[in-house]
Amino acid sequence: MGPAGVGKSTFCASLITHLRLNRRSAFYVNLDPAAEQFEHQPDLDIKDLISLEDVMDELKLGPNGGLIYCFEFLMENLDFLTAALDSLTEEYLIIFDMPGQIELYTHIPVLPTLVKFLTQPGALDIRLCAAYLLEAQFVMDRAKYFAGSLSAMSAMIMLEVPHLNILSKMDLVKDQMRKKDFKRFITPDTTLLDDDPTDIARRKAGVQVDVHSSDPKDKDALMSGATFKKLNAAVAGLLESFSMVSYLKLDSTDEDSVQAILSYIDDVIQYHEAQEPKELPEEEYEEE
Ligand SMILES: Nc1nc2c(ncn2[C@@H]2O[C@H](COP(=O)(O)OP(=O)(O)OP(=O)(O)O)[C@@H](O)[C@H]2O)c(=O)[nH]1
Ligand SMILES: [Mg+2]
Repeated sequence: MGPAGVGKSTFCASLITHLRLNRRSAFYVNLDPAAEQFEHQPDLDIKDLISLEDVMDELKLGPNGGLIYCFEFLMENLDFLTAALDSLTEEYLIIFDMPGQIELYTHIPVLPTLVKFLTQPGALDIRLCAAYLLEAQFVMDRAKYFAGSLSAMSAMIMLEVPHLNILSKMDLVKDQMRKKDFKRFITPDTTLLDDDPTDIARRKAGVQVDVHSSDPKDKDALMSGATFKKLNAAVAGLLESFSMVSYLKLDSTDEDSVQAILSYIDDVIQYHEAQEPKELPEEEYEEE
């Protein structure tokens, strides 16, 4: 999961490639009704149930309204998932690739319904691990970083399943920031606001920003950025007080990095504990 363009589908593709190389079974479910191109063809595609293009044409909806309609339609036709997933054994890692419309994670309650359906004991009974991606480049802009972290926390609270937050596209920041400096962004807290580059630039330009006395309705406060700064400080304070969000790092182009994230996922879903003990082929017995 995660906002548009953060690298969700690329991560799914790298994960599947990695699983196949390690002789593990993957089942790829595409739940993005607008996705057209895939590195690995999905084993199940929401477009076979409903396509965003048809919905937009026939119901005269825009892309976001159309997406919500598609998910509501999926909720009414959950057999579509059961029919495909019910027969999969514990060996499979089922990978759900989600759309990037942020309202899906924060505004409407379809995903909690989907999660309950997938995890229901006695029915599909899938052990889920949510993976929420944000772009590592967001750390360059504190407002984006905190807003993104807030959306991650919102998804965590809404879904109520084990959850990993991941900073993707690490290869793009590696050369721009020292490891030590990046470490501070692993857990969002208010100290990160102290050296906000946009703020430092503003101070250099001689603009004074007084967060404490700023009235959001005061035009001068608004134009000097004080209102915005106050909002960021409030969001950062909220994240710090909930203390729920911290990040793993991902570079989808690096197999070791993909393996590291997979190990976390395996732990969360207790993948190895769930495997049937495999019998050794007979020749190997004899050799021993
Ligand atoms: N450098 C770099 N680029 C990446 C990485 N992951 C994804 N990208 C690029 O980012 C762009 C978006 O990637 P997608 O995987 O399509 O992102 P998405 O989150 O599935 O996007 P939507 O489904 O449209 O929301 C593509 O051009 C990818 O090549 C990464 O780890 N490193
Ligand atoms: Mg995608």
